Amino acid sequence: MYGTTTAAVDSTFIIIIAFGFLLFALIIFFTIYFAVRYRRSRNPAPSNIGGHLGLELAFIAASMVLALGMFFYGLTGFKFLKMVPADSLAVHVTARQWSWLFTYDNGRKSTDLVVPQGRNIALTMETVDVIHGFFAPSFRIKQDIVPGMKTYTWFKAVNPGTYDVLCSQYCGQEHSKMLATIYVVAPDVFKKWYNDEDVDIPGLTSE
Ligand SMILES: [Cu+2]
Repeated sequence: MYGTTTAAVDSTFIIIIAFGFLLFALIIFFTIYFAVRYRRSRNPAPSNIGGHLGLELAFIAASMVLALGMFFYGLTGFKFLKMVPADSLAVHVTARQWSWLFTYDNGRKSTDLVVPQGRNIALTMETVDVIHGFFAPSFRIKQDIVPGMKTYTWFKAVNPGTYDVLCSQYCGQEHSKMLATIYVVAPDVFKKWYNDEDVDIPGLTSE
């Protein structure tokens, strides 16, 4: 449907912004129109304007369509973010004061997240202490990690590169240092790294 979580969030965001601009333009237009149309020189005596059922119903209907339209796009995008694709590569995320630990199915562990380009990545997340939040702005994903619960999120990185991970819940003194990097690499590079073979991923030092 959207392909990536980034596309799901961005298209919803753009549609809601567009609705906002539309309403803004209408409000400004009618403010100016009425100020000119009913100016004092043209209407020296105030007139009593009564209700207009048809106009009122039309206004209610139009507002409802706009609000429901925004809700519809929000819900569609949200559902997409919550539906982890079945073919995803699973990574377990452990949040703790104040660092991240990523554990792969073969037991490989890393304090940075290394993923293959173009593959769906499913994250199941747990905390060993307080509430943290997994936030990867480039992929538009943000999910709280709550004690006693397993939460999840997913993403797909289309382009190779490095992307930031931040903790989005204030979790104590060194909350602001609770950072990690997502290394998006070519699938063959990932395979080697995953199997602990000798491979160079520029910038990746932590293990
Ligand atoms: Cu935290």
